[in-house]
Amino acid sequence: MTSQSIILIGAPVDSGKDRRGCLMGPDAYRTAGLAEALTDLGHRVTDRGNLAPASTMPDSDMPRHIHAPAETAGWTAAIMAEAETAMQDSLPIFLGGDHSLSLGSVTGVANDAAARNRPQFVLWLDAHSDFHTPQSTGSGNLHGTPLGYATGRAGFHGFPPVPHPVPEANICILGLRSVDQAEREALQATQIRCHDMREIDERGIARPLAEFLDTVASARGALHVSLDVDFLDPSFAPAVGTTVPGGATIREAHLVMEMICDSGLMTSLDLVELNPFLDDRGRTAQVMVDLAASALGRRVFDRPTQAFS
Ligand code: 4U7
Ligand code: MN
Ligand code: MN
Ligand code: MN
Repeated sequence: MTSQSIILIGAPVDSGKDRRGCLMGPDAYRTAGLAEALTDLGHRVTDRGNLAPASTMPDSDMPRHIHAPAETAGWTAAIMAEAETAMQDSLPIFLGGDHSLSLGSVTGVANDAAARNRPQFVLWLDAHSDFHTPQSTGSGNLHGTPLGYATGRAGFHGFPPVPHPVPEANICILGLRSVDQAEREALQATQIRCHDMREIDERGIARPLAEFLDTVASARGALHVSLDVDFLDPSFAPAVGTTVPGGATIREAHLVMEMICDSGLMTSLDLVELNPFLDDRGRTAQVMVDLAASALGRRVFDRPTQAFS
């Protein structure tokens, strides 16, 4: 793969849920050698260090059970602005932080795509659909809402407006095995492509991904990839608060990343939900670094692209 300019953006967001620890994520990725792995692949890597949240006012329209809404709104504003800047001449990798990071990263890259007249696409690798609004979430945890916000659903009082919502038809979720009733009902009324683990068991993971990548390529779209640690099975990736058994294997996850790399379509990446406090000798951080390296060119042999359909 050709050499890319990559910017690492640490976003130690820990406000998207009650359980603490994701704020240590960016340093765990650094310790696991993310920058070195990407440099070894021939890329130019700049580490911007860690962002801080903008200061925002609480909004009295936000439902009372929502955890830390003003802090998460502040993170969203800061990450959105940084994403737009980073997209000027580089591929940003957002180092989380919990998945509420993506309220800012997805909307920020979508603003950049709109300025270039390019459609924005999103590949969501996750056990969960993260399609709640502040009104529909039962837990009150905003890390379950980034796709709701980025598609322009209403109810995010006190959050920055979303001038360029991502069209639902441009989103593909792979790895689903925990979808709340309110999310299921909302998702069924959309064109979001939802592939659960049963479908992946029956059809393999390559086919639904190849179909989506073909769509992105035909539209000449920008592709944001959001990798939640819990996409993986917890037996390989224990450092996450929301473990759901029955997730992707290491080989399935690497195949996804290798296919993304071969497509040449990825324009931005989130690595989210790593909680180093729950890790086992750093192995989850290492798996995430290895997956990022696969998405950016690491492989055993070069080989021609395969047809999967
Ligand atoms: B993650 C949940 F109820 N849906 O809303 C919720 F199951 O970013 C989980 O994907 C959300 O890890 C998980 O709290 C958010 C729950
Ligand atoms: Mn998630
Ligand atoms: Mn998840
Ligand atoms: Mn309001």
